[in-house]
Amino acid sequence: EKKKIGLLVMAYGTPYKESDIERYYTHIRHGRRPADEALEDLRSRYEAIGGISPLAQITEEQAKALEQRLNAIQDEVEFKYYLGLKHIEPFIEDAVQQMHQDGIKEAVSLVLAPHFSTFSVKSYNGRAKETAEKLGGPAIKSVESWYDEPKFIGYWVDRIKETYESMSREQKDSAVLVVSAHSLPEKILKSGDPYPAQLQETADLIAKGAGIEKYELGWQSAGNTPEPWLGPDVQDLTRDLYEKQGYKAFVYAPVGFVSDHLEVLFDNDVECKVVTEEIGAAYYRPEMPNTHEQFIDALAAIVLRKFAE
Ligand code: FEC
Repeated sequence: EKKKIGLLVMAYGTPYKESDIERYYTHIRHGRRPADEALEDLRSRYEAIGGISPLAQITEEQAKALEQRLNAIQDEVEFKYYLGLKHIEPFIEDAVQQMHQDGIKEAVSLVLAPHFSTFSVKSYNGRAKETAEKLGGPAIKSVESWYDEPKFIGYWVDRIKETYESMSREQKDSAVLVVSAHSLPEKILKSGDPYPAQLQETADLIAKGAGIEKYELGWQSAGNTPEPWLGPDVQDLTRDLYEKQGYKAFVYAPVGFVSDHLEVLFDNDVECKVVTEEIGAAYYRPEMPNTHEQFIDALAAIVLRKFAE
C-alpha cells in the first residue's frame, strides 16, 4: 500500500444557502454581527449574481481535480484531499482534525490564492499548523505563495492573448489590461508585507508573456471601513485611465482570485462594467482558472515541489 499524504486545500468559503449569509458575514467580521444595512447590501449582491455564489462547488471541484492530477503524475504516494475553509464549515480546523483522525502523518497545504499576505495566506497556514500542533500531527508543509508559477502565468497569458485576438483592430490599438487582487488595509505596508510587490510581479510576467505594453495594477473589493485600503480601486482606475488616455477597451484580469465568485461576478462583471458602459468602452474579463487543466497542472507542480522539500 502506498503512503497516504494529506492534501489540505484551503479557500475562503461562501454561504451554501441564503440563510447562511448572516453567520458567514459575522465570521468574516471576527464574530461581530454586521449592521442590518450592511447585511442587506451583501444579500442584494448575492442576489445580483443569482442568489448564492458558485464558489463552494468550484472549490470542491478544484480540490478533487488537483488530487486526481497529483495521483496521475506520480505513483510513490497517494494524495488525499481535505477541504479547509476560512469562514464557513468545513473550517480549516475541521480538516486538520479529520486528517489526524484518518491517521495521516504528513500533509502539504495550499491556499487557493496566489499572493502571500499576513492578512490572508499567513492566517490560513497559521490556523492549520496550530491545530496540527495541538493534536500532535500531521506534519504540514505549507506552500506560502505561487504568484510566479510559470504554468499559472501561462494560464493568464493564454486567456489574455485570446481576449486581445477577439478584439477589433480599433479596440486592440486602444486597450488596457487591468491586473488586480483583493485590496487590503494600507497598514499591511508598515510591516513590509510582500503582497503588493507579488501582484506587481504577476502583472509584469503576464504582460511580458502576452506581449502587452499597456497594463496597470488595480485593487478591488475593499472593505467598507474608515481606514485607508490599498488603491487605486479598479473602478476609479477605469475612470481615471479613460480620462487621461482615452482607452476604448478594458481587459480585467483579477489574478488574485482563482474562481468565479462574488468578488469577480459582482465587483468586476457588474461594477466595473457599469463604468465601462458609462464611458462607452468595451468590457472584457477572461475566464477565471476554475478547473481549467492548465491551472490544475500548475497547482500540481507547486504541491509536488513542496512535498519534495
Ligand atoms: O461568496 C463569494 O463568492 C465571495 C467569497 C470571497 C472571496 C474573498 C476573498 C478575499 N477576501 C479578502 C479579504 C477581505 C477583508 C475583508 C473582506 C470582506 C469580505 C466580505 C465578503 C467577502 N469578503 Fe473577502 N472574499 C469573499 C467574500 N475580505 C462577503 C464582507 C462584505 C464585504 O466587505 O464585501 C474585510 C473584513 C472586515 O470587514 O474586517 C480584509 C482577501 C481575499 C483573497 C484571498 C483569499 O481568497 O483568501 C485578501 C473569495
